[in-house]
This record gives sequence, structure tokens and C-alpha cells, in this order.
Amino acid sequence: MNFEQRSESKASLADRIPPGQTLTTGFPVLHYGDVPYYRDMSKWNLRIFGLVEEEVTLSYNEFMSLPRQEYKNDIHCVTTWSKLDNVWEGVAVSTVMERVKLKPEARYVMLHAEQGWTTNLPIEDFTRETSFFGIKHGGELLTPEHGYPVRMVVPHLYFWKSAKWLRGIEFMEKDKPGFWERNGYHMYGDPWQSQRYDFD
Ligand SMILES: Nc1nc2c(c(=O)[nH]1)N[C@H]1C(S)=C(S)[C@@H](COP(=O)(O)O)O[C@H]1N2
Ligand SMILES: [Mo]
Repeated sequence: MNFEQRSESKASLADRIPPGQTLTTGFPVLHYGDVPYYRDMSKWNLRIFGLVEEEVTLSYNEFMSLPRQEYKNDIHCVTTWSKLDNVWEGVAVSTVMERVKLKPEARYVMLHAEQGWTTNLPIEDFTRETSFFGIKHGGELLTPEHGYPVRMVVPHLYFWKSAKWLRGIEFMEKDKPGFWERNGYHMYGDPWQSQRYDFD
């Protein structure tokens, strides 16, 4: 690498870190409640409901046989760590949405995880091309701590919007706070605007 390339990559590195964030090379584990351990995947499904013409439920086998893509991104946790250059394998949101007919009033999404944990976001952020259903990270299946078997990944928002142990996608007309949003976190959570808490 010559000097110009190096200084260029340095400048772009700084451009990739939102205000108040610090780089980490590890992969911290953060969540509320217990890690679910699955024994029998025949009991797992992903339910798509709310403002849809017909509810859709995908079984584990159906979900795992959907086409996958590779994604590369940076993630930013509200507790101030950022992790760059994550490599994931996942299912595009559009692949799942091909099976769903939304009602015209649908504007927001509530992601439902195991044990009743939830997080909310606008539909445009959910269907953005960079958002996806993550199955592998760094070439390996997600560990139980990081959301096995499927987690949402919405890299342009703080990482709390990336629901681990995803089980449901609910379409809504009005925005409603999810778990952390009811407990003081921002309704939207843009790391570039430091939207950490509801007063930011
Ligand atoms: N189901 C569920 N998903 C969750 C959370 C949680 O408590 N429950 N915590 C969120 C928060 S606050 C963060 S920072 C990320 C952390 O993901 P990681 O443990 O894979 O780093 O998961 C998000 N997804
Ligand atoms: Mo978080």
C-alpha cells in the first residue's frame, strides 16, 4: 500500500465511525433477558402479520431454503462500540416480502423476538437494501448469543434495532415503541445523528 492509499483509507475509516463511537475488534454480546437455546427447530417459525392481506408463516426449513446473499457492513451499538467490516450471510428482506401483500395503511414495522422482546422501525428502513435477515456472521452460523437461528440486521440504525432471535414481523399504521424505545431509547436511532435517547 502506498502513502496515498494509506492516508485515503485512514480518512475513510474516520468517516465510517459515527460521533461518540469507539472501534472494537471483538463482538460484544448485549441483550435483555436469557439466550434461547433451541432443541427442536420444527417448533421455530417466522410469522408475518398485522397490516397484511394474509398472514404468512415460514417454517425453519422454508426460511433456511430461501436464497441467501453475502453482506458486508459496519455496526454501531448505542453503548458506543462500533464494529467495522462485518461479513454476513443472510436473506434479503425483498425475498421474504415477495410472499407478503401489505395493506396500503402499513407504514411501520414491529420486530418481535423470543420472549416478547420488540423493536420498531419505519417500513422504508426495514426494506432498505442494506437491511437483511442474518444467518451467518464471519462464515459461521450465528451463535446462540448473537441471535441463532435468525436475527434482523439493520446496519444504518443503532444495533438495538437488529433484533436477535427474530420470530415475528408486524406491520402497523402508526409507530409504536418497542422494548428499549419504551425504556428511554430513541424511536428511530440514527447513529450519525446520535439519536441514542428519546430526548436526543
Ligand atoms: N431479541 C433481542 N434482540 C436484541 C437485543 C435484545 O435484548 N433482545 N438487544 C439489542 C441490542 S441493545 C444490541 S446492541 C444488539 C447486540 O447484538 P450482539 O449481542 O450480537 O452484539 O442486539 C440487539 N438485539
Ligand atoms: Mo445495544
